Amino acid sequence: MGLCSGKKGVVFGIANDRSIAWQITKALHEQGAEMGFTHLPDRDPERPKNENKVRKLVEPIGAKFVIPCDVQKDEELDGSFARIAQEFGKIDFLLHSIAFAPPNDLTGPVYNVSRAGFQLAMDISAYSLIALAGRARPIMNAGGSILCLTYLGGEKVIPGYNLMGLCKSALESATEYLASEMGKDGIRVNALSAGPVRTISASGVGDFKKMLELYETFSPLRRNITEDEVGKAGMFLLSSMSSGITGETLHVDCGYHIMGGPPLDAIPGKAEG
Ligand code: 0WD
Repeated sequence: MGLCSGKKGVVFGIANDRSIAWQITKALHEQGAEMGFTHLPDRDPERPKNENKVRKLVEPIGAKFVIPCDVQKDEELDGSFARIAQEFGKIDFLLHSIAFAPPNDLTGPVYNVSRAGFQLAMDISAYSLIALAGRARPIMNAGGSILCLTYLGGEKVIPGYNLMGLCKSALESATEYLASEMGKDGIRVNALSAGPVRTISASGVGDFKKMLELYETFSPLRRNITEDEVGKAGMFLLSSMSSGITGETLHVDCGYHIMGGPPLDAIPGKAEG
């Protein structure tokens, strides 16, 4: 018997085996959860690259369904939730692990962000949580859990995170308002603020290698998180083990977020202590 035995849920946002959503999926599967998956639709249906990448990962673990869903399209969201209700009836958890910003708007300074780029990034990276939560509410069991993925760049300035930082601020605020509104239905809504994990989305953010080095130097644990640690924490927040937690942004970053300055041993010539 696992922590999630008998639990059913949906994962939005697996792109490949590096995706954070895949790390969390593996941890949920190990604990007995039953899952369905959505993926970014393929531009060319004749070459279903996205679909094949996701199927290759999730079919061996008994995926109940794998469906394309562009979270920018209401009709695709409606169709996805109709299919989820048809397959599962009610669900116990939903993972939102989706973000995107146009590279030109993400890599430049915020003062240069285009109106269209801002709207697109906010739509995919923040509004989509609201769109999913509103559709999940009628088919979610009491005790259900919704989780999204955020990053410290939504709370503090992290050079290079830029426009995505504004999206994460909105995402984290949406997490709190949704938690306050859905709590009476027994539904929890939380955010997992992960330290840097080398994925496709991450490769679009500033000097990622530098960010990894920073975490190794500055974080209290003097290292980066592992994908497995994010997976386990995500499973925890989606399971009944976190039944008393809602509206929370849980930092899984080796403690980096508590630091207001570099540890002494990180400053050349300064011995610790
Ligand atoms: O260090 C990191 N990687 C961190 C990521 C640290 C802290 C937080 N996060 C967050 C990200 O901001 C995101 O919200 O975790 C979440 C997942 O990010 P990831 O696992 O790093 O990235 P990735 O594997 O790329 O998954 C994001 C996916 C997209 O993948 P690709 O590689 O195809 O861009 O979001 C999906 C897409 O699969 N996606 C969409 N899905 C549906 N509709 C859409 C869309 N319009 N746009 C992107």
